[in-house]
Amino acid sequence: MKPAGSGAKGPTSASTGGPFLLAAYLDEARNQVETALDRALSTTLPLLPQALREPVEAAVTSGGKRLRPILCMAAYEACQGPRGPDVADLAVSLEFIHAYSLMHDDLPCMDDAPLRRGRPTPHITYGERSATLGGAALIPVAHVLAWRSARGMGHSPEEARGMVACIARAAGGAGMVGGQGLDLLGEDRVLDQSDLDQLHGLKTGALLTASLELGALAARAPLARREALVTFGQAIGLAFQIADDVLDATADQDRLGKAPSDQDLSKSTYVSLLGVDASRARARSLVDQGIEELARTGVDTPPLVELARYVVDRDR
Ligand code: GRG
Repeated sequence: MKPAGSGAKGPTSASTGGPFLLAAYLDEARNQVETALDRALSTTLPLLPQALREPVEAAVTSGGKRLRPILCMAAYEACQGPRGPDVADLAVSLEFIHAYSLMHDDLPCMDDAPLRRGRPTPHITYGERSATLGGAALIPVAHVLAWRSARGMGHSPEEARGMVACIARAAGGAGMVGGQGLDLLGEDRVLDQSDLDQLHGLKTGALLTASLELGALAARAPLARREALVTFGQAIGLAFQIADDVLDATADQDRLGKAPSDQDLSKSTYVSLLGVDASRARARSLVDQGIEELARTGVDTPPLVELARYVVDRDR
């Protein structure tokens, strides 16, 4: 069975039935995400010690593309789950993990970054201890939110456990944290393409992939569609990182709003390995492969297809 919108002549908008416009879709989805983040913070901040509330709130509300929850909502919709506040509440659990990862990634013992999204990083504003503890506090919060939202959507305890496990696996040592470990080990060494693919498949790809899988699980999608979304996620996860490396090497650092650059950190990147043009070509080819995978199982909806292209065409 094909989802609504799939197989249509051109992309269509979920809300209007007109031509699909990614910018409008992103605006609407980001509004839903911001509202759900506010809802989640209003129940979780009061449980934290006073000293951690401000760093945690600032880390979660300091902007960002909100790509992980948006991918989750788009996958859910593609698998015929009705979009709405429930899935947004589930999807923001991914943003809590993402916010923690950025807080810790920027610490002096990691990338020692003073600037992200054009603002001073949490340890600069609140000190290292508050940034470390605030980041750590976000991890269990994310899992509790996912559990509560899954149960609120009517999922059984077993289904809800599967959804929480999907996030935990992606965030942990066999996912994002493991990738960060490989990244640290790789500093000042020249990594080859398979090293980079492994590192970034874990560090960046695992949570992006889990975002899509979580949407499929929430919609109770058949296994074939779930697997296609995972394969798609792995492809666009790597493409995302390649695009990040290209941006890091070519875009104005002020516009990117972050420091230090990969070059400052002596990191091997796709650009240092392949050059800008071949990196761009590989990113595009990965996106095309990902979209083909979606088409194979009929979940190539306009939002997912256009989000995949956005992953490599974005300017920040
Ligand atoms: C310190 C216990 C301990 C563990 C460290 C910090 C960490 C584990 C892992 C970090 C891995 C990490 C930062 C991955 C994300 C890489 C990445 C591409 C970030 C940027 O994502 P965007 O572009 O960011 O989606 P925005 O700003 O749009 O939200």
